[in-house]
Amino acid sequence: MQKKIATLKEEIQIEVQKVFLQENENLRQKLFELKMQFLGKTGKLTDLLKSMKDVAPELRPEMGKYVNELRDYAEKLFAEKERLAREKEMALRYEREKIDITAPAIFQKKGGLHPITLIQNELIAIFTGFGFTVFDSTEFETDYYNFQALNIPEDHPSRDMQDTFFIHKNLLLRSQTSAGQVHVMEQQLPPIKILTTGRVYRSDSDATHSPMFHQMEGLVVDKNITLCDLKGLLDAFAKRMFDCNTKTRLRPSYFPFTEPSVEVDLSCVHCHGKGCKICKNTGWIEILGAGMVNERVLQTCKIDTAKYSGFAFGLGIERIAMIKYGIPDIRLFFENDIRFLKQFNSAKGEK
Ligand code: FA5
Repeated sequence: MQKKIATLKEEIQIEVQKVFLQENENLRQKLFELKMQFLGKTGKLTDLLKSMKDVAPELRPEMGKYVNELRDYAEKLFAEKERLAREKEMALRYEREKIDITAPAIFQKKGGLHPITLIQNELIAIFTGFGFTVFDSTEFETDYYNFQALNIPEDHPSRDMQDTFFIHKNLLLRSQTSAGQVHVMEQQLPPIKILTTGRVYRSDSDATHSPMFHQMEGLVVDKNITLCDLKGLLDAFAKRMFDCNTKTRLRPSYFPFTEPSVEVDLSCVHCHGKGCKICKNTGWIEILGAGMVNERVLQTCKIDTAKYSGFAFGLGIERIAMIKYGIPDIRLFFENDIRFLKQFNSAKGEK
């Protein structure tokens, strides 16, 4: 019996040492499992204690003392080793989670707004600063809103100007934000001063034309509105959008929904009117179409033309962005090339 006790003590010591030599992070778990092998319900030491009943009665007190001493020894040993194991585990964890405070910071890549959104936001900021409110209009239109109500009847030749995407005979993707004018005039009484902006669609594709692009429309209807008001507004807009020396000029044009109609040019923002490649040596760049709202359109919307008059203008947002940023090809906006898009958002830390 005594030999058995001595062997068991030795076994406990060897096994505990072995666990420590393994040096892994689950030391405490391993120690616990080992402890159960000796001190658990069916552990070897527990079994030894149980077998005391088989020991001769005269030897039992002495043997009992040895076994109890071994149990106390084992319990203390495991408690001490558990404390050491906890320290070792913590040391390993600190080592693993050590922070090098001198290491260069890792910057998060930031997203940014698309250049078209940036220009759109800038345009909205400028025009709302002039007292305009934004009117949200639909991208799907009926023939009536996109054409008929804008004085473009079914057989009118101006329909040839806009190759339109029809969904079916009477439903189409709007080819111009001018369609929004009619919705506004149906819903609001003058004075009206609104902007409407968003995607428009035309069957058109080259370096300066895209099948989907963005327009912004302005509409003002009030008493005594004249072409001078339009010119003054667009002058102020050009100076804010580009620089304070930018000039505008009006050239006669034709739109069925405005009379008179004009094309508005900007003094070239790159050569300041001297003549360069971008303005094709003319010193001017065309930026938008505009005019006094045709009386027929006002009448269709039940606005009293004896009392009210109005002007409207419509610009291509891509065109403004191309002029402002000097972009030669409209397709760059839609290719989603991150190297191109990144240039418009100088987020710090971007790599
Ligand atoms: C119109 O769309 C008129 N609705 C503008 C208007 C509004 C006139 C109110 C009078 C009163 P236009 O077709 O010229 O006009 O288009 C206006 C601008 O949209 C152009 O100056 C051009 O910058 C841009 N644009 C036209 N087609 C495309 C296209 N396919 N891709 C990109 N931009 C385009």
